[in-house]
Amino acid sequence: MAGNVTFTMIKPDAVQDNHIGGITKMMEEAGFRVVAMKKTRLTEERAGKFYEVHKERPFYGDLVKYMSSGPIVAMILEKDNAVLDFRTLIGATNPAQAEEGTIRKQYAKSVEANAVHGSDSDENAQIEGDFFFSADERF
Ligand code: DAT
Ligand code: MG
Repeated sequence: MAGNVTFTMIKPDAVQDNHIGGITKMMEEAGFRVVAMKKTRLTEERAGKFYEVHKERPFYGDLVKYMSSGPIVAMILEKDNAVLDFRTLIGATNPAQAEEGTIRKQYAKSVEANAVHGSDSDENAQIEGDFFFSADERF
């Protein structure tokens, strides 16, 4: 059965450019409810840990530097079929391939600075939410 939560981050460029509200509005209008939300900044070490699955990829070093370059907004979101529906809402990793109406089409600047993260499975949604939030920060 598909889970009902996913995890997202609004990435450093989008936070820097004052798009927290615009991006969160798109999430809420698509039916997602904010369960937990915080503005924080990843150290390089924590960004490296979050993206550890990509550590053999050529872009890993740049990704870690970028994700720790400024504050991010971390969120747990709730909706039926949350993981898959959220991946549809954010669009393709490369904004050049993202469809109209997606968050990345509207806000992403490049493959790296692509505005938002979205979990790719129910299991990772749990792991990633636990990376940022304790039980008493979820409502
Ligand atoms: P997604 O964020 O769509 O799940 P992913 O998990 O494949 O994409 O990669 C994680 C992040 O790494 C992605 O949001 C941006 C960066 N990235 C992926 N592919 C890249 C590439 N070819 N060049 C530079 N950065 C890349
Ligand atoms: Mg991914």
